[in-house]
Amino acid sequence: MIREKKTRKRLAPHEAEALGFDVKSPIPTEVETNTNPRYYLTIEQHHKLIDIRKNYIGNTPLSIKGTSTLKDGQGNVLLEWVKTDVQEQDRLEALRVAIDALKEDIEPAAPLKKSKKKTNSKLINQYLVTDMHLAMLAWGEEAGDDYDMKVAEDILINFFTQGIESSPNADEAILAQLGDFLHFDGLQAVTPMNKHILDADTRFTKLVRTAIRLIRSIISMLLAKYNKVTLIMAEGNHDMASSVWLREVFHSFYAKEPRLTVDTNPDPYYCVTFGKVCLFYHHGHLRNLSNIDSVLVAKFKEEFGNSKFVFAHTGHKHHKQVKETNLMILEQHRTLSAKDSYASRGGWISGRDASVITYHKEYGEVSRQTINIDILR
Ligand SMILES: [Mn+2]
Repeated sequence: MIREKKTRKRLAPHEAEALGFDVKSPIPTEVETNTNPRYYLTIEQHHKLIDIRKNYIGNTPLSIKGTSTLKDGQGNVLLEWVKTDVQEQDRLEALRVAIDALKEDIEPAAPLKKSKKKTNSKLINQYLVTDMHLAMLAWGEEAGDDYDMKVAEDILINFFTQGIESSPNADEAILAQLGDFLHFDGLQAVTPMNKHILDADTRFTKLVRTAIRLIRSIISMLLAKYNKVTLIMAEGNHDMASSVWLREVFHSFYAKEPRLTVDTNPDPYYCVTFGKVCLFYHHGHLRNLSNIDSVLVAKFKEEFGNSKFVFAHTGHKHHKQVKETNLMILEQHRTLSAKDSYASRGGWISGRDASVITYHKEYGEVSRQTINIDILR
């Protein structure tokens, strides 16, 4: 008698079931480490297991994107492929559920009081912060500057303290956070699209809490000086999904605050108008300075048409670039964050600053405070 060759494999419950085994319960001593029980598999079962694992990440099945079929001349199906979308659908769906749950539990904050100082209703101050990469980790000896979540938090609070103090007493303010506020977008510290492993400071929950605490503190600071504040939380390529909950959470949290407007537009192009001034924002991951102007005009025809002074602001590249086209002035901004080893080793080096730009309802840009990193640390 020829004994059939078998392989020994650890199987998750769904795998054991699909291969026709009576599902064993996990070994009690190994429950802690989440190790699955072992089974003896025939060659056929082993091949089937490989196919099963293609459609799962861990114990989570992939969502099905569609099917392709091969038919013969009579229309009989010869072959069928099931196409699955590994990441985005599942992740966005999970986040949407989390957001809905959060919204139900968030007790909106009570309205805040503004200081009695007189403000100029013709002016708006734009605080532009981009590419903060919270939870990015940089080692000074290797990349030039030390950077972690605490360093980032201090820099940002100092920027707002300084900016609020030195900018004109405008009636309104815009907090334009242009994306990549979070360095990574889920439980794993990887880039959302390409899964490149990132140098990360710490745990995702800690990152989420820090991000929420920081924005809340900044909003309180701004509402103490300004009569009206607009919050833009732009999508970046590092925080595509998290920017969704950043917008939605703050929108819910400040539902009873009549002096704060949160832009919840899911399209990553944003627009604010003020008198004859039209301000556009986009992270820069999808469109850059070479052609973003026509995209913005096409998306915001009315706002553009009713304005005399038009400015578009982007980030993403971490270095400064200004360009004027027939339609508007485009500006790509620097960041206050440090370089990580990837940027340093790749030779992408730029200065670090952020600015508060003041616009006048009738004259466009009238002043700006540029705050260099050396003032803030
Ligand atoms: Mn970016």
